[in-house]
Amino acid sequence: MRKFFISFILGFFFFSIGLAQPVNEVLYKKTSAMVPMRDGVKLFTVMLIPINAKVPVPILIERTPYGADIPIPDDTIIALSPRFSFYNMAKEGYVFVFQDIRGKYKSEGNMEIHQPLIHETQKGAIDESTDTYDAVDWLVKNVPYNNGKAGIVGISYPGWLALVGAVDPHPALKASSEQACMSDLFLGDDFHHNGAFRLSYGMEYTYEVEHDKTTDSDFPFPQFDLYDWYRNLGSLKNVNEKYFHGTIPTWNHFVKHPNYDSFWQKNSPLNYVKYPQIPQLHVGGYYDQEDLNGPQLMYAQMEKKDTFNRNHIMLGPWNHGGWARGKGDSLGKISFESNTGEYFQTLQKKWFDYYLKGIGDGNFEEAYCFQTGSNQWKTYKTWPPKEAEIKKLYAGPNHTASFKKPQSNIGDIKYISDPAKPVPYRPQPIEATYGPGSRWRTWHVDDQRFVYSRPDVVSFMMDSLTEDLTVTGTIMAHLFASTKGSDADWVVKLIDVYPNIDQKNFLMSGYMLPVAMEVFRGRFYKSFSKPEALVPGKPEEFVINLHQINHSFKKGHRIMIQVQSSWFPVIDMNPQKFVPNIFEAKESDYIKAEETIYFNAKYPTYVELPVMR
Ligand code: PG9
Repeated sequence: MRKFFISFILGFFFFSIGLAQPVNEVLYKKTSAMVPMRDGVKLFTVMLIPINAKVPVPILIERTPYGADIPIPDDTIIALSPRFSFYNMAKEGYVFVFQDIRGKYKSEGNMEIHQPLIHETQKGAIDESTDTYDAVDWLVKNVPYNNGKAGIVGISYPGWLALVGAVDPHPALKASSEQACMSDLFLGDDFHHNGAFRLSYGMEYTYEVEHDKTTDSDFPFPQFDLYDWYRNLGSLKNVNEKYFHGTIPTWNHFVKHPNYDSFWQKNSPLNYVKYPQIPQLHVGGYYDQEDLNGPQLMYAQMEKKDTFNRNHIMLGPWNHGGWARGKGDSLGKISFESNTGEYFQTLQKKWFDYYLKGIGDGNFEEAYCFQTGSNQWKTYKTWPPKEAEIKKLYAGPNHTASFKKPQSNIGDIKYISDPAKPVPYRPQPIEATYGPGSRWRTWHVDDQRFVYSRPDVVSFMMDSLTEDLTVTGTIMAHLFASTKGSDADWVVKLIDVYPNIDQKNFLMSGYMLPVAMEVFRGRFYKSFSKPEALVPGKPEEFVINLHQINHSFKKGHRIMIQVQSSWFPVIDMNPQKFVPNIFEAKESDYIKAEETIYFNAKYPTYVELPVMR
């Protein structure tokens, strides 16, 4: 979630109102202030205050690195549009606060992306938790007619700010909802997945945020389709040599910390956010192209110590932030047959209304998790549900898959992975991530037929299902593979293949919908901290977490396992020759390699499916 933060929140439409105030409009006054933090740094803060509130109202805060300003003069009265992200709450009266974090846009101070919390271990230190505390303190004392209670909310970076703002919270901060927060940036989410570097995103995003602290910046690409641009970039060392010249701090961290060392470990909220100190509603999307893992991981981590039942989760069929805008009734070509966005917005209102206004019974389900395929909302007493039974779906000969373990001692398939022709992660053109016409936001549901017939992509498909099969929980892949190189990437996908003639929607016939997918960088097969070369030709078991889903494969559909060794340029090309630091690889380190995927009795590649009875 970046750029145009405020237009995203406000839904682009609001009207400033003159003296005559129309009835039935949701009228708010915009004002702003530089709010002092404990070290004297002042943060730019915008407030929308309801002008017709009959009783004191709570404050809902969103803190952001993407620009909090609303470009209208202070004291202007505006009518909020139904496209405002919190419109249903605005109608009943809340103060909405948007704040630039230190070092970005109109706030004073310095910032670097995603710094860990340090106030607990370093006396007197400042971080995003202490800034949230100071902001809440100022707001409850200075915002007219507030009821002394505040909540914090946000998506993505602002979601992480909602997560850390709820650590050692101000007594007036009563509830939080982190949405699409990132958690561990080496193991999953924005910058790496299982140690594999997210090249296009990592490069474009760090430039966007750190090139010019007063705004968001677009990297000046000389072309529209970036597949060849990234291919021609060659080794990652060229990013600093040719373009960044050491000016982007987070890029420099990538280069300096290619392994899961203490830098990344300290940086992970899994290390500094332990339990829910105030109620926390985690929200995430199964098709989140940026922070798929964060809400799932943070919920699981905080659940272990949730003695007061403050920790809840909602997962839906959404891309990054897809729940907060629009109806959420479809993504790309996939229909969900109801307005899932509205369902979320109703729960969000119920959540904050209860904790900040005392409205409602406070009975929240543990987990609200939309089921794709059957297209229904489901609730669960534990997440993932304990009653699911693990079934192993095995890869087999002749591109088959089945629930029967292979019996034969032979069975494998080979392909050549060539750094000169990496497998694109989505059909070309590959537009700049947030550039004009970009299809970045829907690539997680792209029809995989665009790679199915490539010689360097192997697929294993089941017979058509004779009844629905519902899979709810964590998908784990156990890939037995070897390389003739000394390093390799493994991308595993679980795909729902629609019938050859889909009676429900003819145009979806044969669609290959990825329902879970992930990459693993081979060098980390023993440890993310101490990479090791793979022994050429030696089969290893790579265990890859494909994350949590809730999907019903319908009768007549087929389930497919797909494997490939590049996903370009969202993941940088593995040189395939082991080098100590891929960010410093030479051009000659990039070599073609023969990869082998095994499906025999000794090395049975399979995917664990948590099947609901
Ligand atoms: N996904 C973005 C981000 C969050 C945190 C770190 C880096 C990137 C975002 O949308 O805010």
